[in-house]
Amino acid sequence: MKEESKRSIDKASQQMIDKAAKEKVKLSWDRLEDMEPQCGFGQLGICCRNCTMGPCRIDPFGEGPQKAVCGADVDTIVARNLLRHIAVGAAAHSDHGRDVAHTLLLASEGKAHDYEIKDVEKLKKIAGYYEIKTDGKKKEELAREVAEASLADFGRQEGEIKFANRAPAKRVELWRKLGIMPRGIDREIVECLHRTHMGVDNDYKNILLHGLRTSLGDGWGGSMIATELQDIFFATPEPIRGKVNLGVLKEDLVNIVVHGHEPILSEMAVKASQDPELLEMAKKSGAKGINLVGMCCTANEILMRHGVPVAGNFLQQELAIMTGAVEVMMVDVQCIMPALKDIASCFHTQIITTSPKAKFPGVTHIEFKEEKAYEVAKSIIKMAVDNFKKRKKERVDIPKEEMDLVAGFSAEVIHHILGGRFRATYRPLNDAIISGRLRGVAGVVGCNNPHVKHDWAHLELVKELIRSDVLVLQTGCSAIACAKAGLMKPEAGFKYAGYGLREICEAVGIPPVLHLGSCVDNSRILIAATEIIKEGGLGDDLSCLPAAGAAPEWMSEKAITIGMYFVASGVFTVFNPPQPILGSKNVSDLVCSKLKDLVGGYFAFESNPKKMAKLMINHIDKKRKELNLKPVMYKPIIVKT
Ligand code: BF8
Repeated sequence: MKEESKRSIDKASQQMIDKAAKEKVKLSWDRLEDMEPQCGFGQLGICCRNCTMGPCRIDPFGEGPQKAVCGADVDTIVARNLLRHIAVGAAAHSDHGRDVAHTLLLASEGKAHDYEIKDVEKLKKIAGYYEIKTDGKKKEELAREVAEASLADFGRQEGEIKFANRAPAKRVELWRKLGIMPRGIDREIVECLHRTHMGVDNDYKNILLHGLRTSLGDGWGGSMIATELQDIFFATPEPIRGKVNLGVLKEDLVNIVVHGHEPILSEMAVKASQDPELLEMAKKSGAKGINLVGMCCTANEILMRHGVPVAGNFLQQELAIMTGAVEVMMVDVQCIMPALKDIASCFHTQIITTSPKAKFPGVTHIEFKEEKAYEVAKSIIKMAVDNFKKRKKERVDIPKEEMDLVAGFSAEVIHHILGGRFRATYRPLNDAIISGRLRGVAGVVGCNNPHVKHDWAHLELVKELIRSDVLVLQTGCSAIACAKAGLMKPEAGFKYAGYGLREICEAVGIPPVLHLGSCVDNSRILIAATEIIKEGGLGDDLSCLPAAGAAPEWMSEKAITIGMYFVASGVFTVFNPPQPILGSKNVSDLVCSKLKDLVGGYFAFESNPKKMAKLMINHIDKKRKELNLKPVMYKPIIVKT
């Protein structure tokens, strides 16, 4: 097998991996090979660097040291390391949410003129959750109060974060009983750091319970605030067509890739890319126009609301530059490889950082300011236009692959799609599950990771689920993987879905795999699951649902936190690769089994996507049985490939 097809199943990516090999440009896969064998202590989670009596590591074979210098055992070390990962993931999502809330506040005070409040209906709904009266208030006044209320949730010292109360009553009661109802978003993250300082918490169960609380502060807090406030600003997504894969880059256009996470920046870039003055300049430079495309989660944000093309997912960020056709890659925060600078130096591509939180040495930094957002975005696009002249035509090689998709499935829009515009309801979805036409629902999310063949696990898993009549909800880089393979076209139902799911896709006109957005939009999955419970007939708690989650190619600490809040919300969740906890039998047993008795949800680690699907389907079937539902109507179909 040629190297490029071992690394990715995506043809466009294979072409660029091949080009990189020929031009001796190192990619993440090469750096992984250089790094092997990777540190076994790190993989098992059994090394501790939390104080300078160490670093300490426990001998996994039981022959060498079993206690750190301070006396911490392997359970404490593994649990503390896991808690720190959860804290970082929660911090990343939540800081994103804080930035959106801050921008909403500035906009409401007239200090961020370039933003407007597009979804007043959602603004009022969110005001309701914060118990803010809406009568007779101007939208700016209401926006200020909502922004202040959500910012208060970050710094709250006592009580409960507001959105956590949106979960079904039984779940809220359980969280209270277990003492894991998040108090304030920042407070829980800070407490993770305190507890893992030398000589504080060394009861692995106690440590992990706080991990669950912190993750809930992300899923039902920081991430949910990010999603809801972004909808207020930029509109709640509705179904929209788009295109995906490296073929969206165009030879005759100025290509700008927006990479990172926060739509506060990318929304302005979308607007600026249509500026008549810049379009005129682009023509003068010999280009036919300006082509703004997205990468990773910020791509998902602007795809969901504007249908902006998506160049690729996490492992394609280097490959986009390898096309030789990218004038500027503008980045903000999260999942941006430091390697981009090295690859860009082989081409004319300019990397431009915009966040004070994420600078790269030697890379042009143009700081993004909410108060002059459009001006900053315009200046970056202008740099791209100027850079077009420096493109070397003979080095341009753009893969032709681009796939159509439909995105834009917010939890709200699912109401309307299923129930019609005038009778918005989840009833048809619940009825389909109850009657056995649909087996259940799965959330398949998360990253790419060079340890797993690029996109392979996502696709194999999702195909297996939909052929078994499981409706799949997706976010993040996983969504991009399946979109590239055509699973998000409405006609994908005919080709890949089981008979029951196919009937629903046909009747409603949806693909069998629904794109719900970026990684902070995993909060949309929580809301959709809550709506199903509210609709009735499928139990009184999220843990009753015939539903499961998976992150088949995860790499980021954010994925751990997402997995934790899925589990803490009662959802069985499968991960590949395993979390770095296998060095402690006690922690692994707790995470992969005993959590079930506490919160209903728990993890499994499985690398074979077919087995992963089996685990999820078995869980879904078990839940169907517990609910006394009818057997599923159809046997899984044999898929034509
Ligand atoms: O936040 S799926 S690689 S881009 S971490 Fe990163 Fe993972 Fe992609 Fe979106 Ni989420």
